[in-house]
Amino acid sequence: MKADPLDVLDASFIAALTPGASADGAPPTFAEVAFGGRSNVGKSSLINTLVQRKGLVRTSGTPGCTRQVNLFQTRARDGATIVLADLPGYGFAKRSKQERQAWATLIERYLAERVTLRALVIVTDARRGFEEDDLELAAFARSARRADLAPLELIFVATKIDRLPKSSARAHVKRLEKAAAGAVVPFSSETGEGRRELWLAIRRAAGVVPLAAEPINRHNAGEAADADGGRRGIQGGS
Ligand SMILES: Nc1nc2c(ncn2[C@@H]2O[C@H](COP(=O)(O)OP(=O)(O)OP(=O)(O)O)[C@@H](O)[C@H]2O)c(=O)[nH]1
Ligand SMILES: [Mg+2]
Repeated sequence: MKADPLDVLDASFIAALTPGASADGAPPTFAEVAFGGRSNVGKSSLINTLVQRKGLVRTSGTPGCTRQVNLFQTRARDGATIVLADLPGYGFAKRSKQERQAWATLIERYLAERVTLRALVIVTDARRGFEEDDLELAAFARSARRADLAPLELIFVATKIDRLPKSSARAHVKRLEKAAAGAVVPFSSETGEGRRELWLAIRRAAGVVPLAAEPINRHNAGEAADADGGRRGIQGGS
């Protein structure tokens, strides 16, 4: 089987940002993409699926699993290097008001001021769809970005798509797209559905191009030579 350029060869935890901690703990390096959404929708599982590792990011059936901004550096087979930021979920009432406020401040500052951040992936459970707090997060990401930094691209993802009957999934995603007022990537951390589409969307949004392109395979190389030969033929006539 041909090696996939999107295979993740390296993925490692680099740092965690906690409320009140200095930002020096995680100096900005490569282009970054963050994953936000309500608690327990499957953000951390989705990152594990993207990087093809079951246990890189801690996940749990109990909401409130992720409590800090965790940064992971990833490098794909084709050299593209991107930092993925797993955000704590919101809408989780079991914490104290003070703790929730501290998280909100952490996430807001991170989204508004992180210099290398390029895009925010807003993740929901396909069965629940995008709700008010998701749309509030989108509005915040659009409006609160520090004026001297590049605006954030938004990518909407409906995960746990494996939980919907196949027959109705398409129509359901169409409805979610209406609510999000934009494209929605259907995703499943169980089956891997949507992994390729999401990586491509992330790379596009983050403006990340491969550092070392895959060598062109023989078939494509032949086609390229033909096309080139054709052009040369025309020019060669003069
Ligand atoms: N069927 C199915 N279950 C999933 C999928 N993704 C996640 N889950 C399950 O959903 C639960 C929550 O997953 P997490 O990835 O920890 O969710 P999270 O959004 O990171 O949650 P917080 O860290 O609390 O914000 C776990 O029990 C996962 O196994 C999926 O695509 N399909
Ligand atoms: Mg999590």
